[in-house]
Amino acid sequence: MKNFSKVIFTLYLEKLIKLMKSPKQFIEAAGFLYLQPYQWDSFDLDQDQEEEIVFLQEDILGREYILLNIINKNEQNFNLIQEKIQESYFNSHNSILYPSRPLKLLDLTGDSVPEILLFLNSGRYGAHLHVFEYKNRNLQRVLYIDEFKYPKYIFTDTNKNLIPEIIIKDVGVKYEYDKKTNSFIKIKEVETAYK
Ligand SMILES: [Ca+2]
Ligand SMILES: [Ca+2]
Ligand SMILES: [Ca+2]
Repeated sequence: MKNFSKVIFTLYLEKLIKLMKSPKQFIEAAGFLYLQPYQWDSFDLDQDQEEEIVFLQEDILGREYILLNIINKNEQNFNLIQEKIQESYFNSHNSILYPSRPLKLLDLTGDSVPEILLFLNSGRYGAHLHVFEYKNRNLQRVLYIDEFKYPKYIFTDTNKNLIPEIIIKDVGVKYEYDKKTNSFIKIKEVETAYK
């Protein structure tokens, strides 16, 4: 039954978006058919005074990919922006944590607008971290971390500049956003800090 409603949801997603009157209505319908609380969130990501819905969708036939979906309101109509991430399934900020928590909205650049963080597994060694930015109706991946085995990601402002760093626990590596270059810089700590 669960798989059947998943198929229905996938087949009728575009129609559902065409018919929806509000984000709340979509979430109710999607929640009834398929969507679990850990698969979606909402925020006005492009600062146009309308909340976007961000949700993750699994491949209905296998574990070939994850779809990152954003429902955006464009004047009176809702439309879907979609990004396919190959060879992925749900994981968590702590790779060994179960059940999965694959989605997190968190501002990593200090502009008060959250980035979209995805914790996805591709078969071995735990969660890869994908960081997407949604701007001007455009989704862009701004960071991808895939080099650690069973990482536990921690988001803390250790240097007190009001922007959280991405810390790989027990590894002594962190990633810090650099305003000048608008990119994330990988920093190796000499001490094995942040235990
Ligand atoms: Ca918006
Ligand atoms: Ca931001
Ligand atoms: Ca910081």
